[in-house]
Amino acid sequence: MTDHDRFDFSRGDFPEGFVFGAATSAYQIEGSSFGGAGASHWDTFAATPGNTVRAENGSIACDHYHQWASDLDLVRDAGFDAYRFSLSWARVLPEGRGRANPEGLDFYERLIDGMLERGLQPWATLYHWEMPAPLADLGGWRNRDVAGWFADYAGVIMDRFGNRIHATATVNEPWCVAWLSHFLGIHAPGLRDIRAAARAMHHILLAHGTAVAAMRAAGHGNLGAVFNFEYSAPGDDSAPARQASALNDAIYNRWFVEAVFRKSYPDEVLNGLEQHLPRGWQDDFEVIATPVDWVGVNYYTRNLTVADPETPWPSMKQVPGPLPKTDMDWEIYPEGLGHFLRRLNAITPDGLPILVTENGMADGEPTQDRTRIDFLNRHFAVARRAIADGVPLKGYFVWSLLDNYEWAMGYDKRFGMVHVDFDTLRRTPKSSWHAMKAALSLT
Ligand code: IFM
Repeated sequence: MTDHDRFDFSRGDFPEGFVFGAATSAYQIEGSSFGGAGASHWDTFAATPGNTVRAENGSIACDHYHQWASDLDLVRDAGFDAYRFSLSWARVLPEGRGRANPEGLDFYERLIDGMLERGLQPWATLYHWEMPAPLADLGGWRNRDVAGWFADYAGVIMDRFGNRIHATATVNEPWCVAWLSHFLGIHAPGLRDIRAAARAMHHILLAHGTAVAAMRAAGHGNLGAVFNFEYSAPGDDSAPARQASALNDAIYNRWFVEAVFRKSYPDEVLNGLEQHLPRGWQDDFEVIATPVDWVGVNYYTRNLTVADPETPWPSMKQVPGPLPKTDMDWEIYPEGLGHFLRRLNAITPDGLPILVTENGMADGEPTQDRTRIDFLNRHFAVARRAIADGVPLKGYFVWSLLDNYEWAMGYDKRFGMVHVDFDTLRRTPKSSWHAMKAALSLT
């Protein structure tokens, strides 16, 4: 191993009990065509021309549904403490409500027990983007009833697995589920409609709070919320660009966390969205702000925003930045992670555990992924500084264990520490996996 193949840190550089994990999600790896899963809006979105690269979908993905045992071996053998995975709502409840799919539940039983047998903490996410198609027919996140549907689904999962899951998150990345998918139209259901977006922005929070309250009432603990953040900077030094960037920051980085931790929405976002919110939205904050036990930060990049006065509210657009970029064309900006760790610490109740629940990069290099090692080195260094400054950062999950289905971008964008050949489905650990194994074995 040369210096380029190593991490600058080892386990011993982090506090005792710090959780190192690898993360994945159901639709991106399992293979949605296996095991009696119902259709989700990602299946129908991908089946519509122009929505995903080469119309690729998650029907086979990494075939994790069959290869889960050897995949968990890879997590254990790298020395990770925890595995962050998601359960597919459409696999568990093919109609979204009512009849459960026993094959689906049995699959998650094998998976969770498989983690425990390998000494891995199961960190479950209840929703990582597969809205069951029958519920999408009813409006999905636009329909207020989604809060009850989601809480019921959470109940099915927790009744069966709550005694073995270490930690449970509700919805992965509300900004992606609401804004990216209902305003920008880039993810399923592919809507570009401000009223749909406003409703999704609110209902997703209501569903989160309703499910947390229901799980808590049923006696479950270690419940968390996971948000994604992108550092927002002005694209030039004009006052309109500064204002546009602040608005972008409010939509992306403030709306969800301020609702959960301050019971309010930012005024500058209400200027555009209030008229489209469901009646009585102000009365939902008590539920939305149901206390959580930890909070997760998913962080990848920063974006540069300028004003776009020719377009309706929010009258802004993103422009390319000058920093080195990943294969997603995302600027590499580790300082942004520190910014959000401190900012979140300032807004959350004193001492609330914070975790990096996702961080990583897309890189096409099949095995010698030194760029990924460098990327992670720089982000882990920022995390260490935040801990030294008093942020109660308790863990860090690398996205991702495997190369997988990167949604609208199909299979070209490779985030894995383990290479997957999508013709043979063969797994090959990359340099980053080996480096992680070395770093985590040193105490
Ligand atoms: O692959 C996604 C994941 O599903 C959610 N967070 C960001 C990752 C990279 O785009």
